[in-house]
Amino acid sequence: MIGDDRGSLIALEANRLIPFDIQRVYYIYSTKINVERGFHAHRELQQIAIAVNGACTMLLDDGSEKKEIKLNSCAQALYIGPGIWRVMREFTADCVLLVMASHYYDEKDYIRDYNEFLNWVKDKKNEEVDFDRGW
Ligand code: T46
Repeated sequence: MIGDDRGSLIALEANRLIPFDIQRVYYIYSTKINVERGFHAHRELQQIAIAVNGACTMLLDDGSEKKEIKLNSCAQALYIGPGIWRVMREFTADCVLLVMASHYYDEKDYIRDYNEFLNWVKDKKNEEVDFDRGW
């Protein structure tokens, strides 16, 4: 953050502060009260989410551990890698959730069924074990 007596400025540069090439930016806003969004994971996609206005809560789940993160500052960026189930909730009426993504929109990259997600995580772990054994 670069601040002076005029206010603050944050610069997000691809492959520097953002750890990937940004292919797409989208934002979620005017979310209705008590709405929950997400309920999916991505196979490959990496993203950075920032509540540039207002606040929301992001529930992240890697298949074995769950974390709840409150996004309530435009100076706070959340990295969400592949293989993470996410649910967004508790949106304030004024929330604008800005997301920078490593790839163009591709519905094939989504896992929208929780049991399928758990099986995907298990398969990935088995692949890693096999790789470690040099198979
Ligand atoms: C994510 C969380 C944080 C597009 O056509 N292009 C896009 O770039 C996106 C993101 C969505 N869409 C379409 C797909 C659906 O028909 O817009 C509709 C709403 O998308 P979805 O229900 O996936 O929205 P969220 O809020 O549940 O999830 C979104 C992103 O899709 C997802 O990648 O990680 O925000």
